[in-house]
Amino acid sequence: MIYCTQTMRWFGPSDLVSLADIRMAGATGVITALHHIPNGEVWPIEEITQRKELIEAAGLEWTGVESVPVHEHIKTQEGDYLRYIDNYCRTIRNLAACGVKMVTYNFMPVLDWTRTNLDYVFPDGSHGLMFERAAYMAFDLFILRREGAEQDYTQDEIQSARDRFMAMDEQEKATLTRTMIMGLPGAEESFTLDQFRAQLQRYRSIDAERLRANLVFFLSRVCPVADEVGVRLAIHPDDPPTPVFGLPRILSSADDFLALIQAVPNASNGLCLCTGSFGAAGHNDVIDMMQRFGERVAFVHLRAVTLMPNGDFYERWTLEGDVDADAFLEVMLRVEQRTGVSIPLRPDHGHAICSDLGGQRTNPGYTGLGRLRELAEIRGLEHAIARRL
Ligand code: CS2
Ligand code: MN
Repeated sequence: MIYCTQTMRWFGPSDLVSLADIRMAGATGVITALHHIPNGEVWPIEEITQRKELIEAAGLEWTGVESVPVHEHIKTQEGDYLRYIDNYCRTIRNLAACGVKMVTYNFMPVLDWTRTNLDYVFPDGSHGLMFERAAYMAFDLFILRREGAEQDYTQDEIQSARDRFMAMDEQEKATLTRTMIMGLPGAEESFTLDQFRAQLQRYRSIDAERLRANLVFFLSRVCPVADEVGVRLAIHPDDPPTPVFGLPRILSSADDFLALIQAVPNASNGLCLCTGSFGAAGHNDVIDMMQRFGERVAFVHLRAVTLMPNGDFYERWTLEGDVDADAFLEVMLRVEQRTGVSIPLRPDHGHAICSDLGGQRTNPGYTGLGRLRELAEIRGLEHAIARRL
């Protein structure tokens, strides 16, 4: 029986969740990145080796990288982008030389993921992440005051955003601003309001078609190298899979990924199937995606969301969200038996629970105990499914 490779993300030596914690949680692999290396620069073999030794000394394996960030200039094809693509290829070669064979990345302009509340209190007392559309629109229209933003919303939406904004005190506005643009753990960058406006300007002439062409250009250079050295690339979907701040979106659905593999058929061109990101749009069926794209799924993020009719969504426990985790894992296990390949999987985010809630807080979503609970539930489910298969 081929099982999933159970992993947890680790932000490196300064992460409050230690490698020992990760091992005791039941993971066998670690997903990490050299966050201290500036975007666009080559990851040197020595640094990769050092990180690898640290992980192995803790009794774990370095299963994959999340992320080797794609420099913004590659996305817009400005400035030194050809050199950055070349550097990306060199990083892939160096990782492969050290035995690290899976690389996650995303092609979202400017921001990685977007939430309006990182500390939402759920009925069970745990804290987690959520996206409230009215708060997002209030930020866009009345705090950021993005040029042309009104055109993206209906009259009713603008009214609900105005009501939401009027009800906020100064502290809530400041927290919301920080939450939206000051950088999240997955993101490598953080901005002030003015810097953020300037970043958005860079994309004024870039529509989805153009961004897609730039992604295809990037992959047509990187995939041959990845094929050659046996690295699987895993593109992370847009989070949320709907337009934000007027920025183009190109990986929000199964059709988007299908178009991508048609344009770049190389075997290394793979998907990070993040059930929470895709799941935040009603039209996505992640079980069907696992079925259809099986061979191309290089990495899985399990996370549940509950989506509301007005576009709000809440991050939930994996067993309690909109996606049937049992059915998803069963399809995944069947794919693994068919292909003979164990797919790395990690709980994407966990709530803050128990001692996560006191003292120093981890990166939002990357709690110790909350993710331990997620991983334990996922492993239990996997074992039960494996027995019945
Ligand atoms: C992650 C993303 O925390 C998360 O939601 O799944 O930040 C992910 O690491 C990146 O988008 C991948 O490049
Ligand atoms: Mn994810």
